[in-house]
Amino acid sequence: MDPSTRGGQKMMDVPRDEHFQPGHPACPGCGAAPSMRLALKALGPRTMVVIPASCWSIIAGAHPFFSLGVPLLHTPFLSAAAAASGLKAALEIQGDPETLVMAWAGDGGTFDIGFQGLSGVAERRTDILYVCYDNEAYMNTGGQRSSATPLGTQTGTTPGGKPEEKKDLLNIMAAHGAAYVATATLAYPHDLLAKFKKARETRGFRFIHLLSPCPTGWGFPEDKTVTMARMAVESGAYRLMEWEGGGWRTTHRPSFQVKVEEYLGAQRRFSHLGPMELREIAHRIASHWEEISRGDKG
Ligand SMILES: Cc1ncc(C[n+]2csc(CCOP(=O)(O)OP(=O)(O)O)c2C)c(N)n1
Ligand SMILES: [Mg+2]
Repeated sequence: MDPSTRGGQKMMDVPRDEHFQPGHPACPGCGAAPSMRLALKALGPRTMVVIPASCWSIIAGAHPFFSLGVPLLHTPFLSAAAAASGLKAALEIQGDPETLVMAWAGDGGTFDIGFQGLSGVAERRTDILYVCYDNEAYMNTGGQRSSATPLGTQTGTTPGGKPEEKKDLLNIMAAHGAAYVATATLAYPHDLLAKFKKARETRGFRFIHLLSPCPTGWGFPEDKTVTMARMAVESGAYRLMEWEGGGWRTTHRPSFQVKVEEYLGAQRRFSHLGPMELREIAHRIASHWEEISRGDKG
């Protein structure tokens, strides 16, 4: 099934309610902005958002010019999970079990600097939703590498290409005993909406990882954000999947009609790589898929 039209649904079936307003200061073509728009459509107005230092600190705006139509708490870089946990405790004291607390953090704020707080809430099974919008570097400060930056990527701090692979945070979250873990991206909006709805209905600790293409940092034309996300999925470089305990389930099998080399070749951040290095990355991705196919609950 094609999750961009999951269950035969078309774009027109996306909920009309808006909790994210136009006029915000995201870069043109930012993937993280429409991702929030879709997420809030699925979660609804009884949601509180916690945002650590990141591009989204800017996109959300300063009082009184918030772009969000739901309550928002800005936090320091490393404390989104702890602040979300505190908000949840306060809501419980007030007798409000319904309002969902969503931490919304970048990859630097999740994979690196916010990781100890994230591990703490996951291990304590805190009843929050933690979302990492992953643009694969510290973009708000000009594009330095994070542990979510993929192998070979050129960034401000890896001018010759990153020598390490992306940290496997998804399995780390699953190993914490999270109630729900999923990946999604804006090119497959119905898949994304279904996962946020499932996260809304699940109790306990939930984690959603969003691939958020960034034209500024990745180096592709700003009208190609959705295309880039689709190429990531259809080449197998990014996997749409979910975990509800016991194993991963792939929610969309890629066509593999797009080659990994094509996906990488469309971005300036990989332009220093030669055909051999591109093939090596493609080969590693193909072996990941073989591994997944063996364990997939499908
Ligand atoms: C303790 C601390 N160190 C560094 C910074 C500077 N800083 C602000 S946003 C940011 C990058 C955040 O990267 P990421 O979490 O990936 O979000 P993105 O900017 O990519 O949206 C950095 C380094 C800070 N605010 N606080
Ligand atoms: Mg980032």
